[in-house]
Amino acid sequence: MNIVSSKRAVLRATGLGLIASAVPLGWKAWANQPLRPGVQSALIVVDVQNCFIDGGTLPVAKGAEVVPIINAMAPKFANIVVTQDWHTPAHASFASSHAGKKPFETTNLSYGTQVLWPDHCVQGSEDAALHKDLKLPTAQVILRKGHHPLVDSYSAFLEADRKTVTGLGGYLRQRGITDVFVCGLATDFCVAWTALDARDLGFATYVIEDACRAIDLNGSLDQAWKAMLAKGVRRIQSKEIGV
Ligand code: VGL
Ligand code: ZN
Repeated sequence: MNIVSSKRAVLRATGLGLIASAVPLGWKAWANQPLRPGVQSALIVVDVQNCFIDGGTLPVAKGAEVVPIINAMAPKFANIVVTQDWHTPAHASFASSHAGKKPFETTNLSYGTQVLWPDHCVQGSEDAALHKDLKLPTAQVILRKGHHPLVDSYSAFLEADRKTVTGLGGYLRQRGITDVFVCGLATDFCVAWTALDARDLGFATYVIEDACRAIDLNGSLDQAWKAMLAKGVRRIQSKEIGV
């Protein structure tokens, strides 16, 4: 729990919340304190790759807009993890791998329903490279996911079979990270699945809304926010993060 919410919890528990809201100056100023990520926090920058930006194979509307926002936040974080969607050619999540299927239709794979995508983010391709303007010199780990030919992985923690782990949870835990701040592309797929799994693993989880852009397929953006908020993911804006 961060300082602001723990103090609010104390106020609630002691019945002092009403009194506090009636005292405008000190308390109000303090309640508007920015979030200050410490050494126990990590920024997870999800899939800011050419494929998800105009000119790429699965462009997310206005995807490039997140780049300067993420670059500006990066110096506020002691720990940064970057992910890359990193598929084998003819990956099972590609429509082209399934006879008669078109992108954005679904099919059943061994682990359940899978949305089928245009071929995208093939390992080693320019399309799979991080966006050239993304400047994260202090990032410590680049995690590549979706590399098993028959299993997709929106989440940076757990693949779509919901069994195979990427190792990121163990890495963060072993480094003493308790809070994760998630941003990048796309809000309703890889960002949301990463944030939901982070909550399941017990991390305090923030999604930085203005540092994300969505695909929004059949209401997926609304659904993703509902699921995230229901699990206790906190929806924040980059300007709320202080140094
Ligand atoms: C993603 C669809 C397919 C994402 C990755 O990064 O959100 N979406 N693969
Ligand atoms: Zn993918």
